[in-house]
Amino acid sequence: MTGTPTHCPYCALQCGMTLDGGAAASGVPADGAPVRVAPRDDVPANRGGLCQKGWTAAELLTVPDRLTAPLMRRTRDAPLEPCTWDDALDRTVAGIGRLTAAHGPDAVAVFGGGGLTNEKAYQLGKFARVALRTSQIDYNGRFCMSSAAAASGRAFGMDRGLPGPVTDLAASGAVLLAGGNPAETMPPFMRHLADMRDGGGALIVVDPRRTATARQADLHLQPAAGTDIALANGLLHLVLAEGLAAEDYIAARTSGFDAVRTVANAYWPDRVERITGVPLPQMREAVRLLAGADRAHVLTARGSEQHAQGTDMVSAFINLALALGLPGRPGSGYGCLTGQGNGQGGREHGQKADQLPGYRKIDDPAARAHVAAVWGVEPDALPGPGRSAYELLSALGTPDGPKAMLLFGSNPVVSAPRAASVEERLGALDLLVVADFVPSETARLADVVLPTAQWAEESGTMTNLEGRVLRRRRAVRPPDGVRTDLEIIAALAGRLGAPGEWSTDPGRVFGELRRASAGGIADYSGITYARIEAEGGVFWPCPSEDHPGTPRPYLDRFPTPDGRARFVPVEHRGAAEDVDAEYPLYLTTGRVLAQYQSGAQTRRVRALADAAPGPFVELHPDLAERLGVEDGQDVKVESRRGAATAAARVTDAIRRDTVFMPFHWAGEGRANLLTGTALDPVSRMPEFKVCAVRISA
Ligand SMILES: Nc1nc2c(c(=O)[nH]1)N[C@H]1C(S)=C(S)[C@@H](COP(=O)(O)OP(=O)(O)OC[C@H]3O[C@@H](n4cnc5c(=O)[nH]c(N)nc54)[C@H](O)[C@@H]3O)O[C@H]1N2
Ligand SMILES: Nc1nc2c(c(=O)[nH]1)N[C@H]1C(S)=C(S)[C@@H](COP(=O)(O)OP(=O)(O)OC[C@H]3O[C@@H](n4cnc5c(=O)[nH]c(N)nc54)[C@H](O)[C@@H]3O)O[C@H]1N2
Ligand code: SF4
Ligand SMILES: [Mo]
Repeated sequence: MTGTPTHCPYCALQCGMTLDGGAAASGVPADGAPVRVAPRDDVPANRGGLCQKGWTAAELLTVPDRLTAPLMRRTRDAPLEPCTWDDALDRTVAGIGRLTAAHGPDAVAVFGGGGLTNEKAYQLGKFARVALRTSQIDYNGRFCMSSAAAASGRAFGMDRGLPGPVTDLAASGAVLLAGGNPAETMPPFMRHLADMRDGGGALIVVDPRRTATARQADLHLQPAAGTDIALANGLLHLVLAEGLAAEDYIAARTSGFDAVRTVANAYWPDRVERITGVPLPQMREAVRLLAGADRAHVLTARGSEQHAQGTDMVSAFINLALALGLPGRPGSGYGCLTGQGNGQGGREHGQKADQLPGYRKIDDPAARAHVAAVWGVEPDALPGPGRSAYELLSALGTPDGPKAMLLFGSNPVVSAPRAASVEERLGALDLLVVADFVPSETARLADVVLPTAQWAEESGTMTNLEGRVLRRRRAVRPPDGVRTDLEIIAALAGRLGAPGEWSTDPGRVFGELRRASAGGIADYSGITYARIEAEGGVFWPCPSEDHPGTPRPYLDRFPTPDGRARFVPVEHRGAAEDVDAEYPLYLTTGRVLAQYQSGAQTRRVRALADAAPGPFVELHPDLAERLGVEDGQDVKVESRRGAATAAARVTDAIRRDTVFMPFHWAGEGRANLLTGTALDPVSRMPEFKVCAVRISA
């Protein structure tokens, strides 16, 4: 292996790769030698595989419009123009000072991202609470992981993506994957499922579309969007009716089963068939495969989470897994496929409105005292919980809401629900500061843009979908003129006169993170960079340097007060917005292989832009015929929030009552011009996966 070993900049699989071609050089090829990517075969998650995004990732370092100087607008209507770092930082701090003096510390908001390293996520949370003293911080993980996190927390007392190493899947006898399309969203992950199938295991996919993943499944259940609770309760009903429940396990390791049994009794097969559209023989087959396997997994991803009932949806699948006795049994369990590169770690160290580092609750006095001591401030000086991501975005510039926002690692103009109104809210701010390495759609609205270093130019740690903490290593020097996020945070904290240490050295920040997380649920205190390197990553919790880390956390007990996993009874209520005569079709949204998220990065990579050049709407041939729509033709999709235009893609892989749009593009093809703003009551997750639309040619 030559080159610098590190991991992919994109998704939560965090495929291992080496970077070659400019150990000391800048990613900007002054020396003419662009950075080369090669997959690593010593990383179990990808074992020598990469997807097209990973293979082409180095191109991000040299995209033509890479930001290499701070930008500033002299007045509201003036264009963004290059300026010095001093001018940009002074302007930012002056604005913060003026607005907090007039309106108090909550006048300034911070928005973070699940792509930030653990060190950056930690420092950003500390910056908000200690330097700005604002409660108004949240992050894009609220749009991503929050429903699975909330449901896992209430069932298991802890929230960690997979229940064990990803390689455990190969020995599973059956995997039910609800609402996930890893053949496009984590291609190398499919090898673990293929290994399982080679060993005789069965893959069951639950998705309203016959996706690339569903095509590789032994069984595909194709429910209407938003009906997963009915389906999961229906499967549980069959487990109980056929006497397949793991009674001994339920008695020994769980609580609350009776209430769930009562609920499941009411989900008899023809009722469930009516709600979901899934035929009874398919449900029977799913139950037979799951209950017949020695080892089995129930997994969810965004399709079963991004709903106004997302937390309950995940609970319904966890109930099924518990009734089958899976969680806490070696090589079995419930898991969620985390999404962003550091989707897991990003939610553990304090960028969430209600959290402090170590997955501590910000309203818990003991947690406040511990973290305040690490930060060198009084517990009373720490603010309380703030608004969740969408609530925060929709309060911007309102009389009671924040007047300024600092944003690191998200592009909400494309990715937030009801994006046009979010764009309006951003425009109503007195001060918007965006740190990014490309001029994203959101950065282009900013008053101040701070150019940052990126992935291959910095070091730190990322926590992958297994809960394994990995090292991101610097392979090339950042271009002149950019700073790392840690340098930006430190410079702002210094100008604001914040107490405590604001190191720009990731290793030092990680040392502080370890102390802040010590004793918390996500305890990183025993993890060191040296151990990560020597051991190929360390699984949290890891409470001391002689602790081996915790690949499979629930084997002996669950981290709940009584050590038992909790069943939570949940009822199907349906989507917040149902179809009607005016808007007769369900719209669901998601991803394609060659684009990542808001597309800010991947739309700039040539091979990816060629592979997935623009927005489209998948619709069934019968629907297309009824509407007089031809494949490839532009159609107008309208919801109660707005209208979008995209090319029709006619396919019988989707239900007749449903259309699908990916959300990766800006402008008039933005899927999020259409999506609704109903929020899950527990997780505050927006309902990205279903709303009512109509289509016209
Ligand atoms: N190529 C690519 N890969 C990515 C990303 C990316 O943007 N592009 N993003 C990363 C991130 S942050 C995330 S969160 C993950 C997301 O990874 P996934 O969850 O796999 O991706 P999605 O496409 O959002 O949704 C998965 C599936 O849910 C289905 N679905 C829609 N509505 C429902 C429903 O009501 N019930 C059920 N059961 N299924 C439904 C959709 O048809 C879709 O196929 O991907 C990560 N990997
Ligand atoms: N309709 C619909 N909408 C969705 C979803 C859906 O399924 N359907 N999925 C939701 C989900 S799961 C997610 S995760 C969100 C994601 O959506 P976004 O939050 O918009 O995520 P990205 O597009 O990854 O935006 C990251 C931005 O930060 C920059 N960036 C990347 N790394 C860093 C860094 O280390 N530092 C700094 N300063 N900047 C960085 C990138 O260049 C980019 O501009 O979208 C959500 N929106
Ligand atoms: S699957 Fe995810 S981590 Fe792996 S190469 Fe693709 S984008 Fe990168
Ligand atoms: Mo995500």
